[in-house]
This record gives sequence, C-alpha cells and structure tokens, in this order.
Amino acid sequence: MSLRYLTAGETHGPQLTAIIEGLPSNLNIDFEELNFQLHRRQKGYGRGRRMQIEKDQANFVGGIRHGYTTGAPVALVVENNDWKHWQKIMNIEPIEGSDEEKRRVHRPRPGHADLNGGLKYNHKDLRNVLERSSARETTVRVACGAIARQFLAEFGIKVAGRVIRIGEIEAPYQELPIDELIAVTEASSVRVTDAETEKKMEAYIDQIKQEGDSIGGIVECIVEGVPIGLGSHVQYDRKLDARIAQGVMSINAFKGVEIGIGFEAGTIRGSQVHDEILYSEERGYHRATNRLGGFEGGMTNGMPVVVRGVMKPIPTLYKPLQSVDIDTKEAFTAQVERSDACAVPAASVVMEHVVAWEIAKAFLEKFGGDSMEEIRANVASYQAQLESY
Ligand code: EPS
Repeated sequence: MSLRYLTAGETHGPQLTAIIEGLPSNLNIDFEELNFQLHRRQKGYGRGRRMQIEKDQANFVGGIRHGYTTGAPVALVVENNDWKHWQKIMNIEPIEGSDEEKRRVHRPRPGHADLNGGLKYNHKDLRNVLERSSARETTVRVACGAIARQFLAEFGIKVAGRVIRIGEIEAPYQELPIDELIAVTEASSVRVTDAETEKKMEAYIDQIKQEGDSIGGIVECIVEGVPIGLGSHVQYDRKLDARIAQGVMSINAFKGVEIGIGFEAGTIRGSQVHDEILYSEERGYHRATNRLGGFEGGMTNGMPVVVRGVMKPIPTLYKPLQSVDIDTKEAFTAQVERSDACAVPAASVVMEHVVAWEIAKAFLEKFGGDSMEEIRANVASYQAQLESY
C-alpha cells in the first residue's frame, strides 16, 4: 500500500484532522521538531490577526507508541483556538437563529471557491464552502509533510525553502549550502537570504496592506540527498516531477509550478539547458549543472530537486471587488473581512512539506518495506548496486 493521507476539518471548526496510512513501523517521531514546522508555517511578515489567536500543535491520537510509529495508521489533530468564538456558528447540531447569527454568507468573494462551490454543492450558505476551502487546512498538510521530512532525514535527505519574489520585489539569487540556506531563511521575516531585500519586502507589504490590497509571489523548494531513480519514466502517473507538480498546484492559491529552470527552458537553446554527465570515483555519476532541477524522464538524477511555485494574491481584500449577491442577484462590492495581506513566506513552508511528502512517497515505493529496518536494508542494497554499476 502506498503512502497516503486524508485531511478533514473547517477553518473555524473545532479542529483539523489527518490520517496517514502506509508509514513504516519503528520511525522515531520528534514531536518538538514537528511542532516547530507548524510554528514556521504560522510566521512571516504580512500575516493577519488570526495567526495571533492560533498556536498550532499536533496531537497524535493513533499509530504511535513510545515515540515510534507502529505501522498502523497515524492519526493527528490540530485544534483551532478560534473555535471558541465560532461554537454556535459552526455547530454540528442544528441551531436556531437569524442568518446573521449563523453568519450566513451569500456574497461570494471573487478569487475564492465560494461561488463555484455554492453552485456545485447547492449551498445557499457559502460558509459551507469557504470553511473548508480556507488555507487553514495547510496546517495539517504541514504536519503530514513534517513526518515525511523526518523519515527522509533518516536517509540524509534535507529540505529547504526560500522566497524568490513578492510582487514587484525579486530577491537576488544566492547559492548557499543547504544548512546555511535553512538557517538564513529561518531568521528572515520573509524567508529571503539578504537583509536588504527583507526590508524592501516588509515595506512593500506594509504599503500593499495600507492600500487595502494583497500580494502574491514565487517560492522555491530545494531537496538535497535524494537518491537517483525515484519516480519512473514508464508510466505517466509514476513520473515524480509530475506528482510533485500536482502536489504544489493543490496548495491554496497556487497558480503555477516549475522544475529547475522551468519556463525559461522554452526561451533558450538545448545546449544551454541540458546538464552534462560527469563521473568521478568519489561522486559516481553526477552533473556539471542542475538546470533541470534534479529530474530527467520523471526520475530523480541525484542532483538536488528544485521546485518553484507561484502563489496568487490572497483574494480576501479590504479594497472591494465587484461581485453578485446570490439572494438578490444584485451587484455589490465585497465587504471588509479579516485577511492576510501576504502569506507567501508561509506558503514557502507549506510547499517544502508538500514536496517532502511526494518524495517520501516515491522513496517508499522504491524501497518498500514495513519497518525502518527493512527499508534501510533495501536502500543499502540499491546503493551497492549503484556503486558497482
Ligand atoms: C484564510 C483566512 C484567514 C487566514 C487563514 C486562511 O483566516 P480567518 O478567516 O480566520 O481570518 O488567517 O489562514 C489560517 C487560519 C492559517 O492557519 O493559515 C482563508 O480564507 O484561506
């Protein structure tokens, strides 16, 4: 059975829930590290007031005993602190009260799932759509990805992320060793590698917020230490770059994904794109460059995996956009809602975990095994095969 997870829960409901199936037994879970990843997702310049209410912590309710996975499904929950303000509105049982008391939403916000979801699921209260479509759900996606990340770390695989651009401001691209990249971006309020860009981005986000607007950006994820041969060229749904793309595109507000130089590959010649093959006793087969972002033929080639994603500006705006009331069919301009002016730094953390998840899943497909011990033996045998090739 391949690794998979499902999530449930609403942004203003009591909790978010995830069930993970397919994890091997005897994987040590570092709870503090996992909660640190949840904390990282909550940070970032431009986040709104909701993040001051929440202090995300994962509580495990199945599949782990004495700090180790047992091989059973892992179940975890993250409570919403904000729930205490929404208990009536989000009650599971029927409630009495006016539309206002139920906080019924009948004015769809452009850019959100509201209208499509309302029409599709035949809801006259668009809250039934927006509560689930909220990016709050990424909390438990990060929790699942954080477990994948711990699994990958057992095999020396490291994951980093950075912000490449916020709106008009692009960060100068600095090549750094992965541990340094992790440390430097962690110290930055906008997850960039230099203080000057950080200041510019902060001022820019302030300005956007003041104008009642929101702003998106581009984020990058780098994974180092990935073995050669994860994914496969033989079938479309086994191509790992394609599966990563699907994962990244499924993050709320993401509108595009690139592997390596991505779209630039359509603008330059083949001789400037492909990564030449080298061999040395020490490193075995490797590449002179990494323009293809660690993938050829849907398989990893041993170079770092490099993925970029673009996030659109958050559609909840203080500056009104035109829409139509579903009760009266009359035009209105959207009312003010609490919102994040910029969630790009948080999205960078989410993307790290989504990518880590897909790599862990492909890793498990390749190296199989029900326990960590069995997987380690399989990895060692494959490494010996590569060395003698
Ligand atoms: C979100 C709206 C805001 C964000 C939220 C995503 O929440 P609220 O509607 O409660 O103000 O803060 O993000 C989170 C709660 C989170 O944990 O990231 C939305 O509509 O997508």
